[in-house]
Amino acid sequence: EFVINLLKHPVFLNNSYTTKFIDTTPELFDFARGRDSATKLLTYVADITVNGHPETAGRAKPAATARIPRPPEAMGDPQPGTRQLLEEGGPKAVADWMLAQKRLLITDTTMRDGHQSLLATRMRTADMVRVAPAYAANMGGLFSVECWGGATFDVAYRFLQEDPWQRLRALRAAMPNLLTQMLLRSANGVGYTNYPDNVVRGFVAEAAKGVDVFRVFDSLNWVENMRVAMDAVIESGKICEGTLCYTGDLLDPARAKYDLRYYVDLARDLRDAGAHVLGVKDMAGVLKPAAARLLIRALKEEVGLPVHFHTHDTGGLGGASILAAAEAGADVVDAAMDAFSGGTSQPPLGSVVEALRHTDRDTGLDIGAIRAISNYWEAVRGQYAAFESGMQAPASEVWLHEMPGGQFTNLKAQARSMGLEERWHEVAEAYAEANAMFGDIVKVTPSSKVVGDMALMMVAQGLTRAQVEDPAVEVSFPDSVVDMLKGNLGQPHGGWPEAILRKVLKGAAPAGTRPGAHLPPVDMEAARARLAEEVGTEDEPFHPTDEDLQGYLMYPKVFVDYARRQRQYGPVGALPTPVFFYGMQPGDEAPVELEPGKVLELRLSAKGETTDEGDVRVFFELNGEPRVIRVANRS
Ligand code: BTN
Ligand code: 3PY
Ligand code: ZN
Repeated sequence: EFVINLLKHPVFLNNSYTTKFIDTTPELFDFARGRDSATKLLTYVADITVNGHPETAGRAKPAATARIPRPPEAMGDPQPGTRQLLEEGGPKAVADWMLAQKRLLITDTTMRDGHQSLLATRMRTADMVRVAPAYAANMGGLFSVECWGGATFDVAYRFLQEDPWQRLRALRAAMPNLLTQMLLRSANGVGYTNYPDNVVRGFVAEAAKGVDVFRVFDSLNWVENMRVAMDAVIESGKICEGTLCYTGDLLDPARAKYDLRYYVDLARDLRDAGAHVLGVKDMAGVLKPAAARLLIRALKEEVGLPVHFHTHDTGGLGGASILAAAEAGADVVDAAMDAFSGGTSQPPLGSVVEALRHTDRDTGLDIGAIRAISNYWEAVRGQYAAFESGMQAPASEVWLHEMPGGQFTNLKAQARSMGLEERWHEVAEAYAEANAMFGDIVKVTPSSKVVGDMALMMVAQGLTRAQVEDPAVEVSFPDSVVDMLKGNLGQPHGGWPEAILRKVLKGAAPAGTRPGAHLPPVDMEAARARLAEEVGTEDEPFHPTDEDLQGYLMYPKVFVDYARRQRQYGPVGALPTPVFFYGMQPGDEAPVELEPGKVLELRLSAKGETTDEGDVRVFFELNGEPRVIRVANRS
């Protein structure tokens, strides 16, 4: 937590000065947030400058030669795209149109899975919104842009001090011709546990104001647990991409639990539940090319829905699997812009486009436009050096552990924080053991998190699978494990193994029914009142919007902490990324865009010595006007 010590500097409190300040910078007062916001921002910058940002401390810094990201120019006005198809004809018309396309359609995942998988989800809204007009104008042939959901929702509040809903609104407005796509964890919403049905419905209804395509999956592939979310999407008029998660190896007779029949049956159930599009989510990147060919062909022949294929490049064969899927008739595939591709992310979009050029699946996308946008992303990525995972090469180890691309870097960071980083390969083995112990389950948020927790515990305590399963050995299981085996994430294919169930639950009976059927509905207005109470003060009451309420229902503590900090820091989303993470050095200048088009020039002119009281004075110029901020030196 940052503790900000706002000093109301005498110069600043002097009335004549204030008047002059207003006169010379009228734009500050064109909007209600006014001077207050500016002061809060300066205080934030002063604090980060003096004390550093806890998230980047001890991590790599951007190179001195790092480029300033400049988006490519928009070439003309956006042409009508898939978004107009949806608006004019509805989801069914889009699905029919997809089936009629000869070309392979592409979803760009850079703004969601790309940075979730490579940079621990830390990309800030401003870096996305700046390039969105170029997507609309120059990449109008994309099927969709995945830019919301998954882990981006809580990371925005938790680590970026941003409102995820504001991001969605800004991107929606900047890309009026492209479908926006999100990842929704069914009954787990964008969280890590099942929510009451009315919370899931309320969340989808709010999200549908900005999201066009919902990729809906369940962490145990339990269709029963997906219906509430799927129904809500269908009711909203948006596209429901009912999704199966791929695990195991359908060519391996030893993993017969997840064979072709299993997937085809699952896909039929998703179709019968109302899916407009069938998603195939290979979250770990374990679907090998030969299996991809077989699976996609069978799904195309036996289900009748357009198929949207998602994979990760962790093992280095993601591109091969995409090409095999394209050959077998996949309608859409996911790829990330080159600079955000490869490794635990998606395969490179530009290379997929090139690979198919002059074939009958030619995507028709403009490689020049792709390069220009990727160039922008390359510069953006350079500013997030602190969040790089250090994975230097493809790793076939993924076929041992089957960790999702979005979890890999995260679990590694968790291992590091427990002092287990140099024992990473043991963690990978323990992850595989834990999976086997749970009966070989689908591992994707949140079930993947449970397997990860178990694996870390086994390595940290030196426990083997045999010991964990031995009724004679006392084991204190992680809470998430107990919760999952109680049935709170739903039911896995084939059920939980008896022995581990008995040991973890100590004989208590697990629930076999859908958690949402028992969770009492949340009283929305009571929750809103509670939130207002928790964040508001006598001086500054808080009036939660519908969006705030949804954030609170998903993550009560995370949201309240965010809202309280927001009152202290102001709109820090307006700061350039390097300033947000590293503060400024004397002489640095930075543009601060408090409102679209209203750019203030911020300059840090000097930093004082630490006083006897332990404070540092930081001298700024804001649009040429001097401002002084004093913060406590806690470094
Ligand atoms: C996945 O696990 O399916 C991948 C994406 C989600 C990763 C999130 S990030 C924080 C949390 N910790 C984990 O190990 N997984 C989740
Ligand atoms: C998420 O749920 O965030 C995922 O990326 C799952 O793969
Ligand atoms: Zn993914």
